Amino acid sequence: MDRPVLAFCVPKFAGDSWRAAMAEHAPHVVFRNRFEGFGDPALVRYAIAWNPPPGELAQFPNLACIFSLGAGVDGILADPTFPRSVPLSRVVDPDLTQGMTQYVLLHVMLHHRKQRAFDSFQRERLWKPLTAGPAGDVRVGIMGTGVLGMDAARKLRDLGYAVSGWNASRKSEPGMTFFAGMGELSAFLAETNILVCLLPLTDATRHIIRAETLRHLPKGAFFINAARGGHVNEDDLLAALDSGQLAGAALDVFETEPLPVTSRLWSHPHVTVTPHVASQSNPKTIAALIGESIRRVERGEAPLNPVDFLRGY
Ligand code: NDP
Ligand code: OXD
Repeated sequence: MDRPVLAFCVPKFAGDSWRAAMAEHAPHVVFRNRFEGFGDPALVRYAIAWNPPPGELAQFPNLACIFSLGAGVDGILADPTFPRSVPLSRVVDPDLTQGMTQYVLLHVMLHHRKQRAFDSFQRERLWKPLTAGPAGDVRVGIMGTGVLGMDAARKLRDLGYAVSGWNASRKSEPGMTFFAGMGELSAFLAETNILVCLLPLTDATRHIIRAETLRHLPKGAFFINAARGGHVNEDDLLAALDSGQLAGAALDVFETEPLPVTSRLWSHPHVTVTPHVASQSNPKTIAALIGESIRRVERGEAPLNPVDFLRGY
């Protein structure tokens, strides 16, 4: 009998570390990438995907499960021919969560503790104490306290910050305040000094950060985007930074990636740019999750962390 094939549908990337990790966690599966060729499409039972070219997944008639290489699935569901009868499993991995929490805490604290100002004073050999104020006076508002946002929220709360969350549904967690739905977005923003975006990118959240939302923040708020560039209208963001409505921003994700060299975000004095590295998928830990999902699917069960196609995340 032919062994099932796992197609690695990730543009420009051969996936050697994924091949090695999958050989350990699903040795009965044959790993193939587009450079060597996927072989007979009928033998492809599984796919690992990240921004696959439109139509690539639809060419496999016997897919049993598709695995996103990351937590977000917007780049996979953007393909209009995506086969919606096939389960799509996304990454929920403690290492990925830990990396994101580090990114969020790093930028919350760099801003709260005025570290950027001290960096510039040091360059001038200037001894100039500034006062940060207690963490409890800093209101950190997290858009999307799902797997990633909630972990960051708990750790920020434990450091003494005043934390609130905004979600589609109502959530509760000791020591935090929650808001739900578009009807409560402006109230959430009005109480936020540091806004963190950790939403999935869907039709409902595209360009949710735009002039009419930014104006509800208190003047001088700080913005951290570690979700997707599509959440932000970049012209409106730049206008808010120029006017002082926003004191600054830490941006890991952009509408166009790599961020074009012509973008004003690169050189804005109050913007910190990182190249979509807030948290990175680790093939070793994620291959173990994929191996477990393959065993579940082969027993006729659902994979780990299936995406709800109606919600889009
Ligand atoms: P989850 O699905 O666990 O959480 C999503 C959260 O967003 C939920 O709390 C959900 O609320 C909320 N949400 C979704 N839609 C809406 C809406 N329309 N209005 C209000 N709230 C909404 O996702 P993760 O935490 O695992 O990941 C979040 C995103 O982080 C990913 O989709 C990805 O884009 C990004 N990411 C970025 C990385 C990077 O390196 N920059 C790395 C990893 C992920 P509810 O539960 O009520 O539905
Ligand atoms: C993800 C990402 O969604 O890396 O996991 O952006």
